[in-house]
Amino acid sequence: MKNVFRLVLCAVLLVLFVSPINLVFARAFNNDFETGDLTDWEKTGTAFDFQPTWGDNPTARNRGQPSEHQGDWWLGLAEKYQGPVKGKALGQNPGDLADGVDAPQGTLTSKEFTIIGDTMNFLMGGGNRAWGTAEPCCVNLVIDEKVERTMTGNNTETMTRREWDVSDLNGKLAKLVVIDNSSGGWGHPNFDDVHQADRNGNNIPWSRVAAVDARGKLALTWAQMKKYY
Ligand SMILES: [Ca+2]
Ligand SMILES: [Ca+2]
Repeated sequence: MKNVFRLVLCAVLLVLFVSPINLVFARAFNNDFETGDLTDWEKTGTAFDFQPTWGDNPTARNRGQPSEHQGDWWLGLAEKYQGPVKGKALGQNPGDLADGVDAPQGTLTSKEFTIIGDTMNFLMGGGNRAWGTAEPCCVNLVIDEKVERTMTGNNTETMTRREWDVSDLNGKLAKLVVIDNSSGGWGHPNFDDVHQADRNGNNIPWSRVAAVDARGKLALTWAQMKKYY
């Protein structure tokens, strides 16, 4: 039994020392969709089938509402253009609208993360259809299946930086859910580049959040081990 314990202890120590090294090199969280895909997020429905979208696609069709996205990739649910490589291979053209534009519906849920910041900020655009109304299009911060914060766009494709005070949620395990529950006019959200920030408004690297998440998992494993040995 003691040998088994030593083996488990070695495994835990290995995780403890190797994880931080991995966290430095690996992308901690696909918070801005710059992977060009939906890594770290899980979709339902069809609204996210051709997401994320690439470049300022509204401007590519002279919409007059620039996306103001971060990097190259963002969630623009009325858009159907996945860039000069993937999009072109799929027969998409710059400026293309999603099939049925506002018709598709669905949800996109992030992996869970620990809240360690005082605020969260992100780019938000699209329809102004609030959570709690019949056909919401929004992003929600969910803890224990309860919606703690919610945000919509302002009926424009142009995204602006929005913020939540999350100081009272510190230490909680949360997830983000992007929701498109509408097929009507302005029935889509736009979303990109989410961060946690400290009390001075400085964004916290997601690698630091991931390190806290890993320590939480380790503490849980340790507590379970102690029960058996
Ligand atoms: Ca982005
Ligand atoms: Ca929709």
